[in-house]
Amino acid sequence: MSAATSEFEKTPGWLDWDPDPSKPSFVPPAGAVDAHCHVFGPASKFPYALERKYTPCDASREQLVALRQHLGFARNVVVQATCHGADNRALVDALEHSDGTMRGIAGVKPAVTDAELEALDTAGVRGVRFNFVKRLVDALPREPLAEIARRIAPLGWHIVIYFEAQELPELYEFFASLPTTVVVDHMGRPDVEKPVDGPEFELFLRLMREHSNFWSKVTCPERLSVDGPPDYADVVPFARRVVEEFPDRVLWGTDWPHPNMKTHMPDDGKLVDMIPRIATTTELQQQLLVDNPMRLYWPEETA
Ligand code: 0GY
Repeated sequence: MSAATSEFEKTPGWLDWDPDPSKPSFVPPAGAVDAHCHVFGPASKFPYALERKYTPCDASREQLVALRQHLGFARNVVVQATCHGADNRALVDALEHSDGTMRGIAGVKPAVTDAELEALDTAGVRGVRFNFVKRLVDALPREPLAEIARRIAPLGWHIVIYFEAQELPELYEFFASLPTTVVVDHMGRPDVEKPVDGPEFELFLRLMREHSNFWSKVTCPERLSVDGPPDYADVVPFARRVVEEFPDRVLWGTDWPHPNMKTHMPDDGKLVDMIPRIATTTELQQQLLVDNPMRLYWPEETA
């Protein structure tokens, strides 16, 4: 779409999120956290950013809470998506109405002030997201990102990075130089038609292995799979490998409301039912869904 479009009509071809997901058979452990989801708008109240590359369907904080209750989760980490740019009002509104059950990852520009960062912190923001996916953002030079990283470090915040596997060789050294905890979205978007033991995914595993400040979200089978729903079987070996090698540095999330899905819209209940296939013991499930996200986002509540 044209960035100048001022109407908030959904991008053509974009699917609506499923208003009636199935009830999962898998029951998450008490206190489970959906650590990757978004709120969008509503545009009438929180307009989408001018520089956005797509216009999503509205997906409100109230609808997110209804979903989490339906799925059996207790908390959310709401991640700023590119359609809201560095305007964090919808995110902050969700955090401030959450009674402490939501934390946030913000989008910020290099010009952000210390007072703005502190206000975000008070609202429940615990990190910023750097997006390197070319279809989603205009590329930013690295030095401003490194500067943001230096400025958020004293707040105890972390950085969430989103990139695609083929970009990792070029980005590897920059990522490795980041001074904070770094959380990688969607396992660095592997090409699941390539072998799980092949050189491309091995580079991502090496990043995790050699840099203990790196975490991974084992999320988004619906984006990565070629096999498709409902089993997303080709994604399971990748997610399972990451969970088993780094059990104390993995997070799980729905990715609701699934922006930019054009071929199918996942059933969130079925996504929850995948969890025991990627975290195959109750101990791994407890780490993935409760212990790890609590340590990262609610450290004040953990011993
Ligand atoms: C996701 C994935 C996508 C979109 C964004 O910020 C975003 O716009 O993250 C995508 O299109 O792959 O994690 O929501």
